[in-house]
Amino acid sequence: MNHGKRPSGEGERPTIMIVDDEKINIDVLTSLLKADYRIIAAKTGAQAQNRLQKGLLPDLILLDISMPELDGYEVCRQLKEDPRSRDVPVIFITSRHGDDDEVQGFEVGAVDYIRKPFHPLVVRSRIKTHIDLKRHGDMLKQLAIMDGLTGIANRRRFDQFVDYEWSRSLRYQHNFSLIMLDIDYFKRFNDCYGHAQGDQCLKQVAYAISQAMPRPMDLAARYGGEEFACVLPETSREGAVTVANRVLQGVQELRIAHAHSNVANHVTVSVGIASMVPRSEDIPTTLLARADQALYHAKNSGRNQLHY
Ligand code: GH3
Ligand code: MG
Ligand code: MG
Ligand code: MG
Repeated sequence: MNHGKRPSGEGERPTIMIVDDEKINIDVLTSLLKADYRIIAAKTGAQAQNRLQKGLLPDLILLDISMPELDGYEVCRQLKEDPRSRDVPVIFITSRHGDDDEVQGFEVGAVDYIRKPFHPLVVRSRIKTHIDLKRHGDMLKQLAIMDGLTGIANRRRFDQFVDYEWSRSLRYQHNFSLIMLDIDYFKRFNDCYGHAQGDQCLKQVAYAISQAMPRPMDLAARYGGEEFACVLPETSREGAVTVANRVLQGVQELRIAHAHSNVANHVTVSVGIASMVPRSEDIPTTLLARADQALYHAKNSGRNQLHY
């Protein structure tokens, strides 16, 4: 008996959206694919757009070209313009056999073009290939912005995020806060406990930092070596101080033994906070420099504390 649990693997099945104005085509493709994929069907371009705009993003879209009102090319063009749906691979599946039609299909952003009548196994193979490629690409993108040791954002992601949020804060004249953290006496920690323990410590500190930042719009990043950053868009100095205090406390509560620290018998961090409403003459580096300056003060005032 099924007690409300999904069959195993159900949640992992990729989703395919089939867009076709003829029910028979949707039915044929659905019966061909439903064993391996979750199927969403749309009978018009507008219906497809509506679902995509609601954030119901499939892993792949099978798109008819000839449809009344919005044709497939236009649907594809529009969804490639929207950053939210841009990355969803589109395969045209159509009875248009002209080379020009096919070229146009690729020009509007499709990854493949299948002519009807099609061989079912060929369609299945092409779909699988494109879904695998997409997954692979997504994984590489994810790895490119993730710090390999700690799993939080890396410096590249930090830079992108700061630039993006900086322009938003400038445009809307919002507060923008940045917290820089540096582990105290970490060289001694490595010297005393070894590099592997040092790496473990970095992982735990990264975790504690993430835990101290529950808002989804904030970003925790490994800035370099044993330095971390918290990027807090739309956050005042007071808000940033609250987060920084949670981080300081969170790291202390890890109780990672550090016999050679001058400030405690466990690992601590020093924290620098900078907060500003960007002006057009400023650049993000201004904020970073201020946070760095504050961090420098925290270090010089005895470590294991915050400064702003
Ligand atoms: P302070 O309290 O002034 O910050 O002193 P500190 O010893 O923490 O600062 P310093 O910058 O002199 O040393 C940083 C150390 O961080 C040196 C380096 O070996 C270590 N480190 C940087 N990246 C890694 C890493 O990925 N793994 C490990 N285990 N150690 C790292
Ligand atoms: Mg049609
Ligand atoms: Mg350092
Ligand atoms: Mg340090």
